[in-house]
Amino acid sequence: TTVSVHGLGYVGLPTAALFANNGYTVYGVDTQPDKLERLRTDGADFREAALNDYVDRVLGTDALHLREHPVESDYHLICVPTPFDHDREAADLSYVRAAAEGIAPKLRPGDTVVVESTVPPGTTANVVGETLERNGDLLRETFNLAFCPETVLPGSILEELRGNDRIVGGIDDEATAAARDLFAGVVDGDIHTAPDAATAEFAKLAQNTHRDANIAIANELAKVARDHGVVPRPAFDLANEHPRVDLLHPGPGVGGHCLPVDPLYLGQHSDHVALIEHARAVNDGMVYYVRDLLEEGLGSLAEKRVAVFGLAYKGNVADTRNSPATRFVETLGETPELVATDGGNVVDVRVHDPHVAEAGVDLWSQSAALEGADALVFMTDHDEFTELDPETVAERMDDNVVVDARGLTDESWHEAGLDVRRL
Ligand code: SAJ
Repeated sequence: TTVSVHGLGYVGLPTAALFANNGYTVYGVDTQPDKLERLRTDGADFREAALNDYVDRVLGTDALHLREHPVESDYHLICVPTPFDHDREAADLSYVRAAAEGIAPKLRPGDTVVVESTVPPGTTANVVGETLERNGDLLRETFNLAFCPETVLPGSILEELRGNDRIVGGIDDEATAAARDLFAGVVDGDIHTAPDAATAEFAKLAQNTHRDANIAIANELAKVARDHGVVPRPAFDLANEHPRVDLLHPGPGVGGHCLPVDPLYLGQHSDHVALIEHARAVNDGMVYYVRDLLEEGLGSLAEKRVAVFGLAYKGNVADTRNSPATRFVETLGETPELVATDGGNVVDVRVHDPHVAEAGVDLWSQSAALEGADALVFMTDHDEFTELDPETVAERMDDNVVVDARGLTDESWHEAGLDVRRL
């Protein structure tokens, strides 16, 4: 069986390796020649070592061929990005269309096309189906078309790729069965069959919307708790003793390339998204709340040295896409009274992140960031930060304000003389 994977990003490349490591002949297709060249010379560069090994094991072997243009295959998996276009308030499906245009001329009767990219409900049947039909010689009835969303969690991609349950939904029963057969051969989890492709597309969006909204209720409750003089996390732990309550962790907001975006796809063909949109606004607003906590501690932000620990969107990953920390640093610059006459920002922000190698901002070492700082803000729950010694932190800092947006600190931080404001 031959499998083509279109789009060799953080989902496509691991997926290509999954099939190549399981006896399939795989064509990894990507329209960017420099990406293919980098893969050929340097191998995979995920921040997950086991995943890199897994990909590198098949790169350059007969199991995984890299191609710039689509070739004939029994299966075509579409794993291209579907960014949200905030101006049009709609998903940007141009990469999905382009992939389908490329596949169409190579499609043979009985072949199967599976969309894995996150898309608004209806996209597989309508946009992809029509594009395939229009750009090739085949009628819809002669090939199989299905949706099967990826659900891997950055940080544990390899385990989740093999272990997670999958949902498949085809535009007809034959397509569902064909997609099911493919994944049943490589994943250990169960395969759940959706009645159609749109239901599977909706289910994927519902998962991330559910998580985003649940984080929003945790964030809102955390703010309310603080209004009542209650420390949120211990209160949440108590509430969670109830068998049907499971509050998530409050924090500085929600980042990554899925949760902040996927809920918005649901609003594309529906007006009933008030709660969903509000949850997004609550989560996006958390960076301002963290800034308020900081300002409360320092009195004023002007001329202050602020160490920001963590730029990644969540703990123990290097990914900074849509990271609340990045937005938080921007909000410090947005504060009108803080913008110096030369346009520069008069808050001295020192960002430190042991996982992030490059970012749009200068990165500081841990000790340099803390030296003489007036405040320390925890924006990401990296393991390195929980191991910090509060006594050493207190010695290095000038003033003693700590804003802990991730619940990393305990009593010993107070005992070290630090003024901790905790979410
Ligand atoms: N976060 C909180 N509080 C929590 C949990 C998370 O503030 O209690 C924040 C994180 O710090 C982060 C954001 O939410 O900024 C998202 O992190 P995450 O670990 O919840 O999820 P992602 O975005 O890394 O991956 C999600 C997962 N979806 C679900 O858990 C429903 C993953 O399984 C999906 O495959 C992925 O989106 C995707 O690609 O759609």
